Amino acid sequence: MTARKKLQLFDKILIANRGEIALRIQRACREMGIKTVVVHSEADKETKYVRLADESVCIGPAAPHLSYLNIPAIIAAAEVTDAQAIHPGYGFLSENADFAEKVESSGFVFIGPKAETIRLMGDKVNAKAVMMKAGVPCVPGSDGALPEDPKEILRIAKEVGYPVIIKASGGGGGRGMRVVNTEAALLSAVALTQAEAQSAFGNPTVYIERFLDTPRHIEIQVLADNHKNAVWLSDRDCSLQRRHQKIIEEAPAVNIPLRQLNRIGDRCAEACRKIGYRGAGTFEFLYQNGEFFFIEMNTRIQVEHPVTEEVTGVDLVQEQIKIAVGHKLSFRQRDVVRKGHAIECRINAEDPETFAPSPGRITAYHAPGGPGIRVDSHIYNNYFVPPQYDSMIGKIISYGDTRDQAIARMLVALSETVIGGIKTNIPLHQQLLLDENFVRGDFSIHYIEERMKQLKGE
Ligand code: MV4
Repeated sequence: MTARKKLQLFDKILIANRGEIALRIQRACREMGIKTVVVHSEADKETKYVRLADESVCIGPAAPHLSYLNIPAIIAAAEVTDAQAIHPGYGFLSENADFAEKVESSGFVFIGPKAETIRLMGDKVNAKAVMMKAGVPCVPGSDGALPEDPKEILRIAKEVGYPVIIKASGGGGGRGMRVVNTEAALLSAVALTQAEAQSAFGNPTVYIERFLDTPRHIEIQVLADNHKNAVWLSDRDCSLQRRHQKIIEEAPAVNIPLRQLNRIGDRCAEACRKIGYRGAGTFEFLYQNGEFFFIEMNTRIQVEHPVTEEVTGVDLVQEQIKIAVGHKLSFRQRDVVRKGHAIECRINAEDPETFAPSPGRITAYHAPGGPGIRVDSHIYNNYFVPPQYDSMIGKIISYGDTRDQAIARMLVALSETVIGGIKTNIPLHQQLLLDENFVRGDFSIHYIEERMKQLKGE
């Protein structure tokens, strides 16, 4: 031991995920001198990132419920490898409160918020109530779950104003929603959404909001430690999506006054302090007619976290780990400086026109590079893209002093990229980045679908 004691960290972390985020977490650990255990399915056995880890444990067959969602197998892997903490990544078990609870009761640290916070935010009615109370502006609506009395439901919807959207409290991320345009259609739509919610989430609770027709999807990244400190780290525009799958994200969002962003960001950080939030998190907002409306909070690291890292210089995964150890945040809000512009293109193994998945063997690979280009991907030549998982095989992130420079650099990067043997959505990205509405920053969450309709009509 040297005279000056190094900040205590974990010795070994188990990574309960796969693909690019498993590699991303592994890189953060290696940089911090933390050993890694990667758990993997039979489908991911031969991958380079699994071999790169200090240890690896096969936890089951390819089917997610038998491996990456198999809680007893993951806990057992942590026990036999003597890991101290578990990083869940995104997707899979990352927002499963029962998993977080089981990790902690088995004597490991869950790298994320408390189980009770995950559970709270998973219930959208509760999440909204908590945020409203904490001073975060929400979409006007039913102020809680809809009552049973049909007359009351009709009264609430009339007060909110049509069109309205019915949402399942157990839903989120686009699941369990229904838009209603007229009073005549309301009660049957409520009944249908309740029935669907019961069967999909085991919870029939629904709520109502005013339907926003052309919003942008803007999110605020936060970090909070166990010592009542919380900061927000810039915003992201994630409007460019199709069927709730984001395609391009950027930071910061264009055409939103900095004063307004600062105000909403401060509200988010303050809300974190009020609710005792811990770890990395994301406040999701819809932004329409110059106003922010909170819709949901994500309690995990997100796919698009790199654009925030690029414009703030903060390594969000390392911060998650330090927070989980119990460290105080090493910087304050006034130390957070947003600089430049970053864009992320999600590279999917899919047909660029039909969006049909295109798994299979990669027979040629050349990654882009140069100034301002970052590639977060676990792929390589001769890698087999398994058909059992999400089609995202990596992300290209460009950074520039200005948005125009970030776009120009991304276009060069996409043109350099070679991924042979499978189809990818790179041609779609190239079209979008040259699209005049995208370049002007004039788009809503419906932009890709509208544009596809137009192209088909011509
Ligand atoms: C909305 C909305 C319009 N008005 N809420 C979809 C995902 C879920 N997180 C919330 N979602 C929406 N909620 C009101 N009051 C439109 C959507 C929505 C959407 C939101 C963000 C990103 C993409 C979307 C695609 C379709 C609908």
